[in-house]
Amino acid sequence: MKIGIVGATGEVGRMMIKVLEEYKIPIDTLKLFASKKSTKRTLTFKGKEVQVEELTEDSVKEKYDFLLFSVAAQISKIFAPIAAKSGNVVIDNSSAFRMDKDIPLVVPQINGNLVKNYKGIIANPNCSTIQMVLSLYKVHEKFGIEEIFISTYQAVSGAGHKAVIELQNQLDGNNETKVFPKQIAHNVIPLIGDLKNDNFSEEEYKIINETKKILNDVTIKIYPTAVRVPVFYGHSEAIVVKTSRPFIDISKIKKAMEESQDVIVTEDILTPIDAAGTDFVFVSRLRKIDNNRFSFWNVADNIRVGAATNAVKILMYMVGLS
Ligand code: 11C
Repeated sequence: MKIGIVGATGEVGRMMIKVLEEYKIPIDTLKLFASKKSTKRTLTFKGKEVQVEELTEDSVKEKYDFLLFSVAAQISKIFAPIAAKSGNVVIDNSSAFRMDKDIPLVVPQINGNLVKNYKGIIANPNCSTIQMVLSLYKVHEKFGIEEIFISTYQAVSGAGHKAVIELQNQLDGNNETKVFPKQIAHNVIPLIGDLKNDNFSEEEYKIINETKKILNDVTIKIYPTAVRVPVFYGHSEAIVVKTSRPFIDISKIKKAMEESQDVIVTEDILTPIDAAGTDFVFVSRLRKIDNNRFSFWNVADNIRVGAATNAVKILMYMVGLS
């Protein structure tokens, strides 16, 4: 296969290269693209150095089997349609097209059927949404989810490589803030993305709208609070769910969650450090509130499960490798 990665030098782009290698995707040609200032770099794929090239219109007009994009939404909006118009399949990790009614928003284990024989742009969901729906889609199938209350504890890497550097610098005593609106070291910030007029944040709207689209159910009520915490990798989520049908015994919820191959339900106390570097969503502290309500702690590697691995799994689904 010929694959191109657009935004190859970022947190997610570099992880896409690693995950493609780990999953042994049969790639003959890998092309890496980034902004002009990154073009002096090379990145390693299967033991070989690959030169990073400048992203131009011509670079995405070439024929690829897949183009994986992980750039800012405004860059995706320019280049992804050009690539798609040239006949390419684009898996786009930005928020640019997620809520476009003609663009599939895909977690392949849940709604991969939408991209069978598909050409054009496919949207990769937001990281905090992916790990939540992976734990809950089987529960929704079996018991019908009515309401989700979710508080997130999101790692700085979700905001990109500069954010990782900012936390490290602040931990080293340089308290300059550029990426985050407040100091993040030794602190928590109850705002991710811009704040809307109604006081919900952009991240909270992503969780609400993307969950409904992926689970194909606009009736689910979702009440999120998205919070940034001084963790490098791994998003955590405290989630309370109300189902329409009684589950009675919490073991039924555990069983439903475990029907997803990507979810591990455990009695251990799982933290972002335990989840980082893996492709599993870990559910712990699962507990019954009443016959229709339960609560749990949900952790996953935001760069892998929440971005790069999901993109690669879409590709694998489309070529019949999963
Ligand atoms: C964060 N979830 O952790 C956000 C990243 O894919 O829409 C949001 C970027 C995206 O900061």
